[in-house]
Amino acid sequence: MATAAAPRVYKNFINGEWVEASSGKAYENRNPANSNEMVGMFVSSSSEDVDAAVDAANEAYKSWRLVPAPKRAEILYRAAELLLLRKEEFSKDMTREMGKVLAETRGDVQETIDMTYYMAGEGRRLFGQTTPSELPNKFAMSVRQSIGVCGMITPWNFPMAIPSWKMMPALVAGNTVVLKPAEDTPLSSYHLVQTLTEAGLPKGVVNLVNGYGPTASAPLSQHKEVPVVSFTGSTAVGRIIAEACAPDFKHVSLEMGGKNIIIVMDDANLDLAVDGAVWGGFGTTGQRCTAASRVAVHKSVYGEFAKRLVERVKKLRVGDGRDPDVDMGPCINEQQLKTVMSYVEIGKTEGAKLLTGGNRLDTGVFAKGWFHEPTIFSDCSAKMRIAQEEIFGPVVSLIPVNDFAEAVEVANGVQYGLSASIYTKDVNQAFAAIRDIYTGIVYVNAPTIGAETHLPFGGTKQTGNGHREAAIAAIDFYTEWKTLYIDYSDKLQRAQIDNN
Ligand code: UN1
Repeated sequence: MATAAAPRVYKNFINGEWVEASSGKAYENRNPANSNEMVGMFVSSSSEDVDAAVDAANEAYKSWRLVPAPKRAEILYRAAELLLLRKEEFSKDMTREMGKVLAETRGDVQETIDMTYYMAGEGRRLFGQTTPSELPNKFAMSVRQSIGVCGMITPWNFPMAIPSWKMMPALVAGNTVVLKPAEDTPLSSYHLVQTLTEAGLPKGVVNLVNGYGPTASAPLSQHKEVPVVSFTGSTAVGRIIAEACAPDFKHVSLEMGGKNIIIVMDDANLDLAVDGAVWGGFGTTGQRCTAASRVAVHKSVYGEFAKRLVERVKKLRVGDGRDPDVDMGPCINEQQLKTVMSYVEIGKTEGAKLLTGGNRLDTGVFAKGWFHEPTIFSDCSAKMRIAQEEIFGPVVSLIPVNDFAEAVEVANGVQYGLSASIYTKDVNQAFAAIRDIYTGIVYVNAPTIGAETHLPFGGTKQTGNGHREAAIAAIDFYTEWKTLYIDYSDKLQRAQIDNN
């Protein structure tokens, strides 16, 4: 009888070589839609591996920082070309390890391609400023300088796009990288790192360490030779990382939780708003930081909106994301599924009305996966836990509101501030919402998800710590300003004193 082939073991990438972890241990990466299906084994790293990766990145930094930025960018450009060729293969692998439907994993790889091309373009810009000096015969300007080794800790919901948001700006600016991807989705990072290497990235410029938070992310964020740390994940873990980085005053960028809202006003195109709520709430099984987990609806259209939304959501087909007929995949793992189930219980206990869903799916084709029905609660008060806390799953809370002012108050009445959206045809109301909602991203007549790579991404309050990813904002994070004064007067000129 033929025995199944042993699963492939994926290693760390340190100083241009694929190497075992020092622990000798490896963990299983399984398909969340079918736990019988092994994606691969991935080594489990500890501080020794992180040290080796940081050493390699530090050594490589000495020469990488001196490579002209347009040349660094050419490597990124080649990587984008290769990613484009491999888009379908990488998307299929991503659906296998992450579960989201193929259309969405294609979007994830496309977002990686977009970011890589965009940052390749930055290689011939990386603009600073020139400005007149207040003194004669004196020249003033500012230039960007690279910083050093950047530690990156990335989540499982955008397994390739989010690593690319961090790596591409860091690399084009002349930094080197140690990446610790989420343990649930390491194959997509393997593909990304392998592609960058094939595109010509010199050894040590990007290093990959697989494994878990406490054993691999913690030593990375605490490492004395890592002056820059970028993290996307939960607010609770972000706080631990910020505290670990504080004593050394590291640059830390944190992208954390969200409790994003769609506001539906009485003049909204209701069908459009329903489309937005379905996509924003249940796309990626609700597992986006930008997911629309709250919908505040004007009371005069509340009943009709809820009816149409439920009709649509009942038709969503749940299943294996590789099946083209499926709309919504599984939760990423058992723990996430249990979190979703516990919030469904919390919602019931709080007195919210369950309109549809509410159950785990675990029979027949669902038996080996972490599936949950798309779920809608109505008649939620804005203060209920299901309307306040990030669930990160397919659960949407409908909140009736009396008017625009109350909708804005509800929008702002949570600890997070990532994304918000308003559906209205009234331009005055739309602009007032843009002004008064305190989030990093506001959409008008579009759902809370769908950020593009050339605009800043991030949030206020407990969503972030003031930095932004993507766009030029990312270049700002991965560089330090160096201000230059060149005096060609051949005499001592004192600023603020000799300027009359
Ligand atoms: C996330 O929500 O975790 O804007 C990232 C979007 C995507 C990125 C989302 N482009 O929904």
